[in-house]
Amino acid sequence: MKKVGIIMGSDSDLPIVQKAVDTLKSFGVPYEVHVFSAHRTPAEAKEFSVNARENGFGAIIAAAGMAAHLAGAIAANTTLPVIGIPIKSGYLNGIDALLSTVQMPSGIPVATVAIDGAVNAALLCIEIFAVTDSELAEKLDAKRKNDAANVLAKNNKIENELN
Ligand code: RP5
Repeated sequence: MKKVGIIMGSDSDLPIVQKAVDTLKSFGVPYEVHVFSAHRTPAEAKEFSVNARENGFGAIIAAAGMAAHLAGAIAANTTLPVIGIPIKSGYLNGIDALLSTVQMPSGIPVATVAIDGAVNAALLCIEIFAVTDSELAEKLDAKRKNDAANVLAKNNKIENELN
C-alpha cells in the first residue's frame, strides 16, 4: 500500500496532527511524519514534495497555522493529492490559516478540511486509497455504521431522559 506523508509546519502543530496519525493507524494505513515549514525550511519541504511519488507516497497531509503556505507549497511540487489542515493558532484562531490554505489559484489544488480537521484529513486519504482497495472500503463502511450506532445510542439516552 502507498504511504501517507504527514507534514506539519511546526512541532507545535503535533497535538492536532496526532489525530490524523491515530486515524491512519486505526485503519492500518502506513504513514511518515515530518516537520517541514514553507517559510523556515523551504528547501526540505520542496525536496520531500518533489520526491514524494517515487518514494512511495500516495497522498500528503499538510498542517500549518497562521500564514499557512505549507499545503500550497507542497502542492506546487507534486501532483499527488494534497490535503491541507488549517491549524488554529495565533491571534486569528485559524481563520488566517484557513484562508491561506483554501484559496489556491486554479491549477494547483489543495483539498482543505476544517480548522483543526485532522481526522477528516486522514479519512480523505483513506477514501482516496479505498478507490482501488476494497478492504479499506469495507473498513470505511464499518466505521460509518459504528459511528451511526453511537449517535443513535446517544439519541436513545437523551430521548429516554427528557421525553
Ligand atoms: C506555522 O506557524 C506552524 O504551522 C504553526 O502552526 C505556527 C506557529 O509555529 P511555532 O511558532 O509554534 O513554531 O508555521
